[in-house]
Amino acid sequence: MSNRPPEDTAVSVKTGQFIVSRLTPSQPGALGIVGIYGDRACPILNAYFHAFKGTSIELLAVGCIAVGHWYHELATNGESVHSSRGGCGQTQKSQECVVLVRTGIQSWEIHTHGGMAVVESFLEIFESAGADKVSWNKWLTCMQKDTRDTTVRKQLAQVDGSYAAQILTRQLAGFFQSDISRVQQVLDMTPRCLDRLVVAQAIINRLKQAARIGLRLTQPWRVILLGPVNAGKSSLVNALAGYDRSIVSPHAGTTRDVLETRVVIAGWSVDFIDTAGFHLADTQKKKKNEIERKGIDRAAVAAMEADLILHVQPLDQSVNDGFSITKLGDDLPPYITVGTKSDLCDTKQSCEKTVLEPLVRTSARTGHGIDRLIQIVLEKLVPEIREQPGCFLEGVPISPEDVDVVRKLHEQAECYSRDL
Ligand SMILES: Nc1nc2c(ncn2[C@@H]2O[C@H](COP(=O)(O)OP(=O)(O)OP(=O)(O)O)[C@@H](O)[C@H]2O)c(=O)[nH]1
Ligand SMILES: [Mg+2]
Repeated sequence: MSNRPPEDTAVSVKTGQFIVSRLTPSQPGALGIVGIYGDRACPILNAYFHAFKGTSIELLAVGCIAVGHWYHELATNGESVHSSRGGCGQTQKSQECVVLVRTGIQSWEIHTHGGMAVVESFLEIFESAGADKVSWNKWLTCMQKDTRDTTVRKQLAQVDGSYAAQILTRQLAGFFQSDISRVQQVLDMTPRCLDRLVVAQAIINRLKQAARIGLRLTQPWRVILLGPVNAGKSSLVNALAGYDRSIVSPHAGTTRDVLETRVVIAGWSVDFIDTAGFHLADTQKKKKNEIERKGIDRAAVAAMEADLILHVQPLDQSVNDGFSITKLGDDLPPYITVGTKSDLCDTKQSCEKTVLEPLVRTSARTGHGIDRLIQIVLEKLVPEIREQPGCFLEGVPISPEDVDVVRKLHEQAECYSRDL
């Protein structure tokens, strides 16, 4: 499952185009930003906006701002409100203190109060003057000349975790391009030099290693919990999330469906997926509660799409549940065995009765082993952090196009090396 918003068709601004867009999220906030593009914007801005310093809109340089009042309605005599101020026809229609930014010859931003109604009112004014209202996504595509920059900005708006945001921010600052040009410089240089090639190859290898994560920055990791009924799967999800997301009860078969809980751990966005437990002998039974069977089937499907499976085993039980992760299929995601209810094992001996030797022992009741489990999960999901420290601190390919650029450099470096 992806939480990626629908992509707009990529377009760039055309002559005569007149568009308006809400550039801040569609929810109340401290600040609302409205973007406008088109040569028809200027007369409207002139009519509704009055700069405190009397600055002329037309003379405002690109990159400069004007602070002033925005009058949401024109005076009844058809003149702009600010031109009739002080006259007998003056109206006290709603006015807003705004910052007007000239972002290009024909593009503007209005920075205003972030209330929904306020921003909506700005959008309506431009729409009724003939502007097309477009999503921020389309706006970005229209305005940005650099398509990679656009991709990075779009991704930045979608990520939950700070780690992904940091990687993307570095890409906005040009880290990837700088890596690419350093490599290209070496490959273009004559005479050829082995030492320089080694440096270039190290950069290429780092970029290749970073691509696995770079290509999925907007997708949270998917970690699914599978195991017998009553094993403590839901309790474990709650302990990992830090709040009671899943219903927990002593009755076997409490969880019936696949339930996702998104958390950010160590800067990474992770979806923990709670599932219906597998019954002990019931796995063989022909007649089975239909709802439970559907729940188990869904769990099996979700498991195949996960990045990591946590095979949950209660440490206080020695019974073989007849369930083996490998029965789910051949092409399984990696899995680890997690022991639960460690607080019920007061002696080491009683824990040793467990069928599978768990990688980590946890107790949702006492919190024992939860931090260790989080650490293990992250190491499994992003081993690069331990194996290649610094892998994400510089250029990271974040799209198939970036990967292609790196692949071509790799091929060039191979030729270079053969010709040395
Ligand atoms: N002592 C102890 N009891 C636990 C622990 N974790 C879960 N339990 C208890 O075990 C029972 C089952 O817990 P759940 O989390 O609902 O188990 P589940 O695997 O989600 O169960 P199903 O949804 O039915 O498959 C409940 O009574 C929990 O209170 C634990 O760490 N220690
Ligand atoms: Mg449950």
